[in-house]
Amino acid sequence: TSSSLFAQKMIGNETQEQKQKRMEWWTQDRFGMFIHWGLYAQPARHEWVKSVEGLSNEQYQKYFDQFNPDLFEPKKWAKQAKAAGMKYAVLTTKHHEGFCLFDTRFTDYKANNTQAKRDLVKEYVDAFRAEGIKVGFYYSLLDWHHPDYTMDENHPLTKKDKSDAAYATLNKGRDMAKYRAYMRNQITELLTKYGKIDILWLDFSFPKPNGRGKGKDDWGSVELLKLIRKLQPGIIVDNRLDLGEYKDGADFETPEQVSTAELAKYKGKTWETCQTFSGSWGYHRDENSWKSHKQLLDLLITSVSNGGNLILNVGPTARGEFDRRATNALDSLSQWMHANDKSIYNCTYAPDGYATPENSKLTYNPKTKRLYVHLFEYPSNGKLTLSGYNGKVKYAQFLNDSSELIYKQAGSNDLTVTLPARKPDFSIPVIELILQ
Ligand code: FHN
Repeated sequence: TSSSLFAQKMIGNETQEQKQKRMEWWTQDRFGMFIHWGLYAQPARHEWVKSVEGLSNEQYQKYFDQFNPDLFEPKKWAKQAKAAGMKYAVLTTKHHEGFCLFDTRFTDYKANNTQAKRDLVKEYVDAFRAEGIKVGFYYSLLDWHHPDYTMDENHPLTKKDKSDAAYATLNKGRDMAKYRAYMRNQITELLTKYGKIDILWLDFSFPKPNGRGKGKDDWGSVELLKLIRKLQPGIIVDNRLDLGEYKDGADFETPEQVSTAELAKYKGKTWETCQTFSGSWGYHRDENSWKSHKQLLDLLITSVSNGGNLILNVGPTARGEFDRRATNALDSLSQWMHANDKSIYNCTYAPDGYATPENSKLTYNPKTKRLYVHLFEYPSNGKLTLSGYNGKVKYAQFLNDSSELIYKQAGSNDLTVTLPARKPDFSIPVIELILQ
């Protein structure tokens, strides 16, 4: 079809096998860190504060003037990400507010011109690469600061007055062709000045028939994606650049903040769910709805058990560090991943013929033929039934300490695993089954 033909042209006549090879590291790594950082960390209410509160550039300028990330130490960020088992990272180089964290030639609205006086993206790239973490860039297609970016339903200036007259007045003098050129220039900078970039996370398209949205023609999507793939042939690109009929040109789907129950819908596709610790992507001081350690683990385990990735977001403070709550959440993930990451990396959904035991979730490593049973509830009777597993298991142990677990045939086709009374010190212990 035209879209798959386009997709192949897009990625250098790549076959599906070649695409799989290009994405192999991403698929095996499974777990990444999203980092939403920008001027919005100062109002500390939400990264959409400029739009939600309809703030003009002038009203928002105080955040630029005051921005001074004196505690920014990307090496520390990278060590925290590595300890938590995150194998790749994606940092906002520019979010919808239009503020650039990188030293771009095409605007003065950048970190180098704030009290930071530095290229924050360069320091992020160097620090994360030094820890062996793959580096990705998030780049916002929306830009609520740029003088040529036209009005739409999300723009701060048309938030309050959506009348045609307001749109006409505010669009006067704005030229989206110039904004498209600005985006191409900046994406060229991002993909040529910082070495090999592993992921480009473009965000987001909202095509609307009434001229209140933005889609492929506004972005110049086809030309943009061709440029991206020319500059960085191995790069992995998300699906939020509206490509219309050519949607196959994107590499992965991006279910956002969905419940773990919804992740089953994506099994068999190529996808990464993006999730926050709390409700906000940007640092939100007063937010109290933080996911528990077990909820975070559930997201990670359920993503892999449905053949997908999880990118988990941190919103650093305006001073440039992960706050106490984010640090604690990452530390708790570190402890679990240290002992159990074999059930995550290089794993995917279980093969047919392996029923999911009660109150558990399965992941499977097809190379080592090891099946992992994640015990979301620890059986009070000390027994775990593996229905239909008779004759399929060679050995069973707890993953965290490789301590043997005894199992016996039960009935004609099942196995019963005997579990110790004392549950391992993990909120979700993992049983490793070595299959025949
Ligand atoms: O509007 C953005 C939002 O601020 C955040 O960046 C998320 C992350 O996936 N993407 C958009 C909402 O879908």
